[in-house]
Amino acid sequence: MSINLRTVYAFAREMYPKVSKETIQYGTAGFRGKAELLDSVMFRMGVLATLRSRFREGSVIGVMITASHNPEPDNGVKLIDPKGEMLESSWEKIATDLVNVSDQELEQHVANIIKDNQIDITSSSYVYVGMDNRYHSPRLLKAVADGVIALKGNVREFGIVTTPMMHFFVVAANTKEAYGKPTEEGYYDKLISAFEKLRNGQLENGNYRNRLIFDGANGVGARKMLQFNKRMNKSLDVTVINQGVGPGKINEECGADHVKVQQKPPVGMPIVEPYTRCVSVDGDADRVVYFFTDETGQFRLLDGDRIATLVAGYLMDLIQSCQLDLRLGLVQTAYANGASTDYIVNELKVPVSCVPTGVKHLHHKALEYDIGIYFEANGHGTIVFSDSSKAAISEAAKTNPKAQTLLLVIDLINETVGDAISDMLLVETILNHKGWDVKDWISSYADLPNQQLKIQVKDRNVIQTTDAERVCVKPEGLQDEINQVVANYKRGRAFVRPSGTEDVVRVYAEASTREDTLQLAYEVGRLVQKLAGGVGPELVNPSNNAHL
Ligand code: 16G
Ligand code: MG
Repeated sequence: MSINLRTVYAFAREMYPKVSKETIQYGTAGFRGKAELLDSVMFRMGVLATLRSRFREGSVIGVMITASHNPEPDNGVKLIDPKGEMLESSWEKIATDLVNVSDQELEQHVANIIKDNQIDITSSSYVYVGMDNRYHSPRLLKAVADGVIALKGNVREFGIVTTPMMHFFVVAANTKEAYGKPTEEGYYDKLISAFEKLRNGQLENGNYRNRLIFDGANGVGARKMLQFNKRMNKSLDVTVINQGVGPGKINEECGADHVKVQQKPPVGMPIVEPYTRCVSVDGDADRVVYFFTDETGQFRLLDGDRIATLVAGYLMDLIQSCQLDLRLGLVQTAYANGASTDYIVNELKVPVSCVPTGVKHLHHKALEYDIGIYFEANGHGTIVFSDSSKAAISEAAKTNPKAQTLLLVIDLINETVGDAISDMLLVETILNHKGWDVKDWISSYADLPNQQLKIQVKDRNVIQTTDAERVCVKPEGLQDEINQVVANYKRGRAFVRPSGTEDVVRVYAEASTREDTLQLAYEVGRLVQKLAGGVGPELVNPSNNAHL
């Protein structure tokens, strides 16, 4: 196969010229921005994906076009590595450099990537590409596909799919279908068949009712949940709201991020009985949170920490009853509610580790355990099983029915990445097994009140952290002052970190009462403003406010 790099330049110049002069960076969520500025980025990511596939000896590389929980005008792109992980960090830099060079420099730049990485450009490459349901996604998908074609790679388009489905397809293909069939039907078949076998015809149990409201965020999760419904024969009775067919926009007043951050239900909620289980996913369905309202109408959230603890307790019981000697561990970030960590350590007696924010850090750490459970408080997470633990469970399953259950649980989980629908099916399985409703679930421990603030500063990179973002090492003196403030609050805890996705510093605080939490967040926010170059308006002191 002969490849002329001129083609890349010609395509770029004629069809995908670079319009934005602003530098953009491949971050934890890939590239994100206003959709009208992303055509050249997408084309170049198609080019990069096909180079990456050749670099990884013809393994399939995935490309997902989505801006997840961002508003409708935004879009974005993320590459998926052969085992379903996020793109390796050394290639994040290659991606950043590639999208920021001018059209004129592009041909030479691509030649340099090929040379520096010793890529055999004549070898085969395979790129899978999928998108969310934003109206600009099809145009951007074509740009990615053209990038692959410009370098004579093979591209397979999956159309509108969730992010976790794309991860599933990539892993299914690269394991030669050991993980499943790399098709939409293959995905549904694997999950639904495991779910229905686990339910085994028992649709209700104890306080558990077979009824659920599903907020699809007007995103791709809504469409796919409807597909699940068609195939599930009411083994789970799900009403899908915010389906994305009416005037509602993706993530607007709905979805997991809205529900978690605003601490209130999404728009479009039907009138339901108190304590009805409700679930919200984000725009690309890789995050999930549960919520309900109690008899006084108060909104209650069951976030990623709650899901993690529920799953950890359940898996721990199963392993113990199978008498398997497997190391189970849970991975959280600094955002995990302190009460959840205490519960895991003291009640469940499961080891916990804390890592920096971002799925790749959690996933990586979870791989160190035989069974690694990871969840961010925002609802992104999954469970990974080592090959040896799978082998041990399969062996035990020859004689032990509990181990057979565990095998079905493994099939139900999308191990490749957090998957809102798969996680939800797992939670439903566990609640049904325990005979629990949301009241039982939420009473396993009481969350500490917590508060987050965004602080505008001149340069957020002046903040540097260590110890999984829990300690701030720069600017000097800031951590000492934070420590002094925190010491005044019962069960107080606070940390600051630069955001990876927005130009702000984030402050997190928790304490034993709501008033203390607000006051602690305010005081720490003021310290950031004072010592890290704050530029925004002065924060309002909540205790002054209370007297107004
Ligand atoms: C990205 C991360 C998410 C993290 C969030 C933090 C992935 C796939 N996504 O969305 O895990 O919670 O960033 O945002 O890694 P922040 O740095 O702005 O707080
Ligand atoms: Mg998402």
